[in-house]
Amino acid sequence: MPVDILQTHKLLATCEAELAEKYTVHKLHEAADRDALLVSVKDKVRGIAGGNVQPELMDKLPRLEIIANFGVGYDTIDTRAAKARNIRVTNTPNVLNDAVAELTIGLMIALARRIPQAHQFVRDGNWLKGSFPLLTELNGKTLGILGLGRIGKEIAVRAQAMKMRVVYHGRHKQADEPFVYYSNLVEMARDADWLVLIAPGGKATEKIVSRQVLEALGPEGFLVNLARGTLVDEAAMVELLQSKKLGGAALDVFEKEPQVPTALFGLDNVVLSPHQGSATHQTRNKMGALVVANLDAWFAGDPLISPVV
Ligand code: 8YV
Repeated sequence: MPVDILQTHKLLATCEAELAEKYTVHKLHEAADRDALLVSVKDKVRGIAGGNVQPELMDKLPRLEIIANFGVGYDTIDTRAAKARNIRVTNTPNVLNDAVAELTIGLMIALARRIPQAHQFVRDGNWLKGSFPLLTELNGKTLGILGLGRIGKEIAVRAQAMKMRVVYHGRHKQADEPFVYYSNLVEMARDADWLVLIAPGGKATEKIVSRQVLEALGPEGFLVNLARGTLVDEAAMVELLQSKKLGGAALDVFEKEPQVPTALFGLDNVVLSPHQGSATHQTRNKMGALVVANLDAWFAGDPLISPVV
């Protein structure tokens, strides 16, 4: 008999097809009455595919053994509650490092050269009336990375190819990394031209990029966020971008996405992206395959491929 799993949100077609082939899948996000669905499957479901799992949902599924998160970031899952209930949690690391690092560099160049604005300038016929302003380059500048993890390291490699100087801040200095380590984020922001955020979301990093950090980055500094919107004091960021006390920002994530502060829409020192970090066919397919592979491993009694708890 196939194992019963609950799918909590829409997943990639390839991933859904593989799940349907191997498991009896109950789609919570498609249920007209979610509570009625949960009651009807409570004695059957042993696994979850997807995210957004809090203690309330865990307690409605007494046979739940594993949550296979679709994403490297698992801030939508209460891992402490899962651990307390002996529920394993997995994520999808590594397979998205290149895609996220590529978009990071892409957004940095888009902001440095105002590519979206230049594109609109031409489309609006303004080039017929004059030239687009001179702007700035990445080479020779200092890039401060908040979160020199798997993705952070891929960004560092690409930034070096752009002839940038790389420094970093994180919970601790990494002995095997050649880059200058800053134990103080404000000091790093003061010394950096670019500040890239690529650390996990969750309580530990909530608003770690405070008004003070943004003011230290300053009118010549640029913020780039491909981590989570919760890392930034978003209200302060909007205000400082409007007053040009912060030079510019390229943002792929937001505090209440897909809601985006509309005050950002009219600013020419901002590039906006709808959480596209890992949004490529090849990467999302690999992420989906890893979700299924972790479930397969668990129900076969094999070691998990990418456990977080
Ligand atoms: C996911 C991401 O696509 O992996 C992550 O942490 O943010 C993205 O790659 C997103 O979480 C999907 O829900």
